[in-house]
Amino acid sequence: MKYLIDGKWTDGPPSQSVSSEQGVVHRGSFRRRVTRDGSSGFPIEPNRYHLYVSHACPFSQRATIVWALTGLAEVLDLSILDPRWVQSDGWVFGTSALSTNDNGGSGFASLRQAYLASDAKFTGRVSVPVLWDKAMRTIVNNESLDIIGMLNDEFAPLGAVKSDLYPGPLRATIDALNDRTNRLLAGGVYDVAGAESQAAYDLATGRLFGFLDELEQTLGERGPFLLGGTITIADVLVFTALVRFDPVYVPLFRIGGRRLADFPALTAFVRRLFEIPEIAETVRFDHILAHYFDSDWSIPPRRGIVPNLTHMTWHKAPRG
Ligand SMILES: N[C@@H](CCC(=O)N[C@@H](CS)C(=O)NCC(=O)O)C(=O)O
Repeated sequence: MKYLIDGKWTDGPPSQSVSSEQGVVHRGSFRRRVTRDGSSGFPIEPNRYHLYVSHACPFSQRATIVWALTGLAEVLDLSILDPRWVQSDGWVFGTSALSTNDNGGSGFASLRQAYLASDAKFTGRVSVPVLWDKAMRTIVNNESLDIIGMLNDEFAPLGAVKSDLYPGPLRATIDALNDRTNRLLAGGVYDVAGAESQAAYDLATGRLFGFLDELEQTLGERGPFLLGGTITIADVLVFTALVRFDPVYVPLFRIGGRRLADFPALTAFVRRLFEIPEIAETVRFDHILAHYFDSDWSIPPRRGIVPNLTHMTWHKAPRG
């Protein structure tokens, strides 16, 4: 994939400020905050900020779910990027009927332009989601966990729905689970996809499925949501990865051995969240399939690495 290096659209990894493809979900480079009291220089105001998202991207979907559940549509508008990431320009607007134009008021043709408007010498990935300040014409933040925290906390007075997806007493538990979801599930699927040896593949799939087993057990014991009776951002993170599991990660990221469908409690959990209309509207398989199966990037081929068949029990059943 291409990156910006000193403001130039370039092949290959940028400086070490951007973490590796494997093991970690890279952290956004802009980490500023909108605040209710304006002390950060970014005061909360209706229609001042804008979200750039792709419906294909699980990290963007974290933001669109929280945006929808808190009722922010009237005060924080969206631009939807074209799901097909292109080598020549990265994330772009308006190249198919699936995307919008730049609704942030800058007339950008690609997301790269928003990064360069914020920092002409920017080095790093041009990623979604992005929280943009229309007044200062700069990116406030491009890290989904920060963005959903701000939408829930700082934008709350502007929201049409009074909901709290990140309740104070549960924060430490939510943060700990989110950290593991990021590493073991959202990032974990990339570890499997990128494994270059059988040992690395076995380790990565073992970790990934170990985490899913744990979530499966938690839901069985606690439910209906991961932390009990109310939906939180911890559910949002897990949901956005799981909706892509069987349609994308299994076939394309070559996750062998088990599918989401093999986890009954997790499958019921995904269905439960999907039954919430505001969440269902954010699940756009037209965007998801176009992005993963028809973009200018792909998972490199990998000969000789095979799935673990331990869980495929039918061929072990006694005959007759
Ligand atoms: N840390 C980021 C990760 C976002 C991310 O990886 N977005 C992907 C799309 S799903 C992206 O835009 N990738 C483009 C690139 O890495 O060049 C977050 O959680 O917001």
